[in-house]
Amino acid sequence: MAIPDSELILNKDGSIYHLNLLPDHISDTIITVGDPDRVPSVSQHFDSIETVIQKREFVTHVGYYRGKRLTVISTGMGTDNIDILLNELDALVNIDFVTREPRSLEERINLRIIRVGTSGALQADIPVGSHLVTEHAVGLDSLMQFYPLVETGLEVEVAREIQQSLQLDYRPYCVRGSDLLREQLGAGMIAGNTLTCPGFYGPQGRVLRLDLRLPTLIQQFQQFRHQSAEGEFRLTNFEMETAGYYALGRMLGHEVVSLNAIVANRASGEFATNSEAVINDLIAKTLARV
Ligand code: R1P
Ligand code: URA
Repeated sequence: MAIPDSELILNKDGSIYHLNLLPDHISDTIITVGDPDRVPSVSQHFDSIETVIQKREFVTHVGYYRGKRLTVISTGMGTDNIDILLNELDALVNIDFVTREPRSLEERINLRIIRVGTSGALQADIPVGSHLVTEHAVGLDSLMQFYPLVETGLEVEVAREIQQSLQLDYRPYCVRGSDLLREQLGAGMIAGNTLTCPGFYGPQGRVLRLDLRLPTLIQQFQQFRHQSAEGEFRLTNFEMETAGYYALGRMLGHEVVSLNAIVANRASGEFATNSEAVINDLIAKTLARV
């Protein structure tokens, strides 16, 4: 059945509603960054740039890096934007825009999506300036209240215990990312479990002028441990998108990995004086490995 105009929204030129992209703009490997100004920091390494497109916070450059076609897109902040990003990227490759019908299983395309973003460390042994690859992502945001995500036993246990420890009214979600991409792109990086927060201040325990409902939030994050046959699980860092990527990537069948430039450490209270260099090093490392 054709997907109605109000659900699969196409612009007059046939591009998808928010990303403003046509199916031709999508390479099988996509690098994503939060900050629109970071897109040129990636594409400056390209041999050539064939397309530049912008709508809202979604800036896209398509080009070639060492002969390989790559698409780099900025997402803005938060998992609400990741809902738009993943659904529209998937539509671009897995829905026929003429018939407005999903492609058959045999025709389905699996994308490789690589988030290169900044993040704050929770633990003292994860220094500012380091690079961290996310193994499990835990979402404190509400995105997965709206999708029937299937989680493993371990993921559900971890999420339930985090719910209890933070005295939340809802259960967070927990998703392990692609082992393949983690091994390929995260070699030599710290492997960690990333908490995705629905905000930068209160949800990350930052107090400026507002008190927190749970004043010990940061300590709860830092001290959380889950023991299982797979070993000890602890939360290493937080940011605002990774769990949305991992959950929707699993549901849509795309390989996703989140690479984090650690720019803050909440145990020591430091913020990187060279945060641009830390993220630029991560960009260069990522490109060399794609
Ligand atoms: C907050 O400063 C932003 O930085 C992190 C967070 O996830 C949030 O988007 O990621 P990016 O640097 O990729 O935007
Ligand atoms: N991004 C976040 O979301 N939090 C931090 O502490 C640093 C970067």
